[in-house]
Amino acid sequence: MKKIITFGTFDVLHIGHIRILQRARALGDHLTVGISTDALNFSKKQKTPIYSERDRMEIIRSIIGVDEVFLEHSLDLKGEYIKQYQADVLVMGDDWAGRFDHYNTLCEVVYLPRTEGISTTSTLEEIRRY
Ligand code: C2G
Repeated sequence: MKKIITFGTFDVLHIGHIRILQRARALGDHLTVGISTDALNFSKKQKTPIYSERDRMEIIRSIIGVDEVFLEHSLDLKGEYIKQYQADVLVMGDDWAGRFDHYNTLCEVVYLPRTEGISTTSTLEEIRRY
């Protein structure tokens, strides 16, 4: 069985998130998703996500093709998570291209093209203007 792992915040879920999860899953037989904690987001952006980590986990867990979810507490623990979840492939969007290449000693590293024209930030801006 080929196991895939991917990571993200997945706040205010949109079509870009769904597509990357589906394309990641299509690369193997099992998809594990690490959901960034509220604290990890705060440390990166000085903001907590709109949806709590508990809700974001529940939302992602309910998507067809997602087999397993867990909380990602630190960006630097990816190697540990890859080993813990026995991943054969790490998938990330190409906004992260090159950033995780050093994990190729543990598993294959694949960057998939992002969906153009949509992001959580742009969605929130549109909602504000609505
Ligand atoms: N994504 C995409 N197309 C978009 C927006 C996002 O393909 N239009 C992808 C991103 O490339 C990422 C995933 O969806 O692979 C989740 O995106 P974010 O929620 O923005 O996650 P991010 O904050 O980039 O991840 O270890 C990484 C961290 O968990 C943070």
